[in-house]
Amino acid sequence: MQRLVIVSNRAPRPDEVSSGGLGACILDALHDHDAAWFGWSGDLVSNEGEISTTCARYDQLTQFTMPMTERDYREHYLGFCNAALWPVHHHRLDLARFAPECSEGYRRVNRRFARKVMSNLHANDLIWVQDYHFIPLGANLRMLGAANPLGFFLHIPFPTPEVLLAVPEHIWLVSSLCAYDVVGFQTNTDRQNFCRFVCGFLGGEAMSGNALRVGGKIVTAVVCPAGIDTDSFYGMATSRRAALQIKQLRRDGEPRINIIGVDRQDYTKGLPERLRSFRRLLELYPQNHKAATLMQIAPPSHEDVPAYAQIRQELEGLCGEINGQHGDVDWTPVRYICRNVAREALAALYRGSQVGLVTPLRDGMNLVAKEYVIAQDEDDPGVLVLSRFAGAAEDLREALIVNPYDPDEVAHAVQRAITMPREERIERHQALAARVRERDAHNWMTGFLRVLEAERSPALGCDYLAPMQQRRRARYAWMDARPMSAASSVAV
Ligand code: GDG
Repeated sequence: MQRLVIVSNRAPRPDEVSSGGLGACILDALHDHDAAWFGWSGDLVSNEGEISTTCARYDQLTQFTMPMTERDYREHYLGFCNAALWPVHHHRLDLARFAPECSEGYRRVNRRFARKVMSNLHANDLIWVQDYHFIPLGANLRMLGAANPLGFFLHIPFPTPEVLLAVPEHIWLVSSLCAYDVVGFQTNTDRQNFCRFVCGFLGGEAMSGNALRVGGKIVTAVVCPAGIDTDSFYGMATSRRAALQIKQLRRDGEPRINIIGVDRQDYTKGLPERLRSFRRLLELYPQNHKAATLMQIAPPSHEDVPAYAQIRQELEGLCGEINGQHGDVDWTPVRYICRNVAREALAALYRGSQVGLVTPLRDGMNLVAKEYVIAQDEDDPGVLVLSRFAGAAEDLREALIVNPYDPDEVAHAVQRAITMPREERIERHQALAARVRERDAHNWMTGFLRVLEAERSPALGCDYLAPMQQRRRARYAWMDARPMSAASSVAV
């Protein structure tokens, strides 16, 4: 089996507690792969001269991590990734900020990572770049002479072209995506949005199957929904320890109905809207007083970004209001946990909850929905209430699908979930669990890599590799230039 080279913003240690979907998904899928994983160490240094690479080995996985400069962090990470790409991809143009120095920071960090990957690359490696932090990395690698199959997976939604046009560098960004051999998306909608952009603004044309021709080059665009390691998650949820925790959960607070939400604190996850929906449930269905509790696990993320600090304040305010208004000496309606909880404990909490409330305003996939399904007791399962704007809703149709912006609709769905007859719950759960198992982390990875491997050139390692590299270098050289106008950049 060839070595897999992964590049992502963070390379989580396999043994650390993390609250990120991307890391969890890849670690779940990597099991028996020989892999090298490049990412940011999470540390900051004051200047480029201080950047050095740390190499750590875990079984078949070698991780190469390096710090960023404070300037990179400000311009690349906070400025371009978090303040421009993240909101735009989640259709939040009101929160998007664009600054030329930030897009330059993004290019700079991508070039640095490309050099680092290049210096550790073997001729037979498959390269798989993850997510929006590294869109131009593929073109950078080609410019440096990499001839390996190059894949990219976008974990977040691909916005409609009309929204993406708000990013000043939209042509450059999507052209950079077209430098990969294979680009993977979470849903059909994301793939369609990408194809619409490529055909409408880059002069691309759809070929047979999943291929698109753009400026004489073929890019394959596939739908490959991210998944979880279903066996290991089921194992955690059904362990003896989980059973004890569930017993504890039911005895301690004594709510008869547990509703669970698990989300990083992010404005895309719809946390304030969810709390308002829960409040509406208590107003519309007062029989839930002293009976239902919403346990919201919400580890903080990006605390140095103002929009995120606001969410935390809003959440804390809402929890206080709801508990103050509806709670009693023997009942706390909302239990809000603002820190990371161990993965095993999460599995037990899912299993001990009659309702999984997953209501993002927009989400690439949402692995929490899949974890909730897999953790359930097949003979007495809980019900998933899922936002129509989560990528997972494309597949998980037997969930109760809701509009997260409408608190009444969500409240009615939660009530329906609470009162759903056991036979219906079992029927829905069987269909959901089958689909989550079918599209687990392993299948996500192998499905993508199968397409990528088909790109492997027979020329690899042969004499005519050098001219091929030169052609590729020339083809991508323009991409590293300063931002350009739409008209001049159509031919890739
Ligand atoms: C991106 C896309 C896409 C959460 N809190 C804790 C904790 N978590 C874990 C969950 C789950 C993961 O983090 C979150 O996954 P999501 O899928 O919800 O989301 P993002 O982090 O936004 O990830 C997303 C994903 O990539 C994969 O492609 O689905 O749409 O935005 O696994 O369980 N884990 C632990 N403690 C916590 O407190 N241990």
